[in-house]
Amino acid sequence: TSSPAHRSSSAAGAFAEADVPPTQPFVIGVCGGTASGKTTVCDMIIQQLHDHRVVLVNQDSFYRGLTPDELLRVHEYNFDHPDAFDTEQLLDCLEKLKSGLPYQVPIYDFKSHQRCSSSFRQVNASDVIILEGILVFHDQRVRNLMNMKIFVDTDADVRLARRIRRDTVERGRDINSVLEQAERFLLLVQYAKFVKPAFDDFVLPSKKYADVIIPRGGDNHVAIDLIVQHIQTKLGLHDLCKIYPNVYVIQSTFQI
Ligand code: UZR
Ligand code: MG
Repeated sequence: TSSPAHRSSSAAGAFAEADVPPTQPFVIGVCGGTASGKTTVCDMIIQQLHDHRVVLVNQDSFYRGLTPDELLRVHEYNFDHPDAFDTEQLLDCLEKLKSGLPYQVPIYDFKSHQRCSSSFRQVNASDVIILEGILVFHDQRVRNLMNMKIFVDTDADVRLARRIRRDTVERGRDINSVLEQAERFLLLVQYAKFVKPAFDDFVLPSKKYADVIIPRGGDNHVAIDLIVQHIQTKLGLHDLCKIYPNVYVIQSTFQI
């Protein structure tokens, strides 16, 4: 018979078990300074890879919740330092996903600086895993799990302007209030005190690990097209032996 299901299993069965090449998800790291356009780049890649199962993991999800003492002095807390993240847990997550297992990713709340104690985001294994964050190239063990490393490179002044807008206007508050002016001032202080020094000390030096550097972030459609083409080529090589039997792609060569 030539039912799709039948063809699917016979195509898979064409390989003796030992011949099946080891397929693992394709892991992409997307790094860059705050408000560089990392999320936009990831969204564009995900959109263009709609034929594949893609999951996005944010490094932000692995922020450690602040202790009561740290919360009292939250303005002295450095959220841009590598120690602010639970990198061991991030590693555990990536290793599980890479070996085809699901993972319960913590949910971090930026307002309370705490992790949600009662729920997780269940992430299932996929063909492509994208890990996005300001410091995803910092730890060598995390880097070693990546098949492709992308650095989103956007001018610091553009990033600062976006960051302030994101932290104020986009939250729908009254930007003209005195309170808002004060808040904006605090954001600038925080940027000068923590965000910029950490960018210079930890984020920028990790740019050298990138395979691809995207200038202008999400505005750079040519770079994103090229990246997506590369990923598709890599995935295409394994079309017949994806990790999930239920998503075998039946190629025309196998149609009778
Ligand atoms: P992106 N951040 C917060 O503002 N609050 C938190 O509780 C945790 C993190 C910020 C952090 C960093 N800096 O610059 C930014 N501070 O989130 C990283 N201060 O996120 O890459 O989306 O800009
Ligand atoms: Mg982001």
